[in-house]
Amino acid sequence: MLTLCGFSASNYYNKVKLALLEKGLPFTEELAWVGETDRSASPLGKVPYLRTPEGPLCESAVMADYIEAAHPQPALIPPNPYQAAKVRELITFLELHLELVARNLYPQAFFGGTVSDAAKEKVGAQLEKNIAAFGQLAKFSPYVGGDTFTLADCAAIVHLPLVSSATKIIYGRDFLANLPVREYLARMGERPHVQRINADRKTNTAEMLARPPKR
Ligand SMILES: N[C@@H](CCC(=O)N[C@@H](CS)C(=O)NCC(=O)O)C(=O)O
Repeated sequence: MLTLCGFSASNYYNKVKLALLEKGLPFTEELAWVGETDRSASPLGKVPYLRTPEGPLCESAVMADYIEAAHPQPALIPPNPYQAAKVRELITFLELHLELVARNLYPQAFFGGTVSDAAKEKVGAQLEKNIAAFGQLAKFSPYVGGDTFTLADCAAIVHLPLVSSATKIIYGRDFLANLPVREYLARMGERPHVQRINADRKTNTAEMLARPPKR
């Protein structure tokens, strides 16, 4: 049995949870807020981490690869090596070039903090460039990589809404508005497992915001 540890407001947690759900694998969830994680499983204190029968794993990309290798069907990575690489290319763009850059905005966008004007300018320019490049790779027809639901969709479904919201809040404009992201997310939102992810995220976000501030 696999145990996914972390919390359902986390986009990286939800990427792995969605992969487990789409594969139809049995798993349990163990709630671990940031600051309350098992450092022997996740030495950087990040979520998610996964308890497997062979031991723990951290880093969501590693977990997703492990899950795919241990339980190949239904496939979330195509068997063809080039097609598999194209899926991983999309995930790299989504995480390294979009989400991680937009993450610099989250303190002000979502958590009541502030981001300097210089940082906003730098992040805004990086996001414009990176989103245009991502737009060249993404297909949204109907899935982010083309005609098959893959791990890239598990990533896109959880990361793209954050990039949209953060840019809307900070710059007054959704930087993803020129791509068919809204339609794509609405389409993906019809999937039962995506509905579960979104419902759990809402409940858990309310719990997270109601927690007493850390001293
Ligand atoms: N590269 C990591 C990123 C995970 C990540 O940043 N998780 C956030 C929550 S969404 C976290 O744990 N933040 C706390 C921290 O970085 O200390 C992964 O793919 O698992």
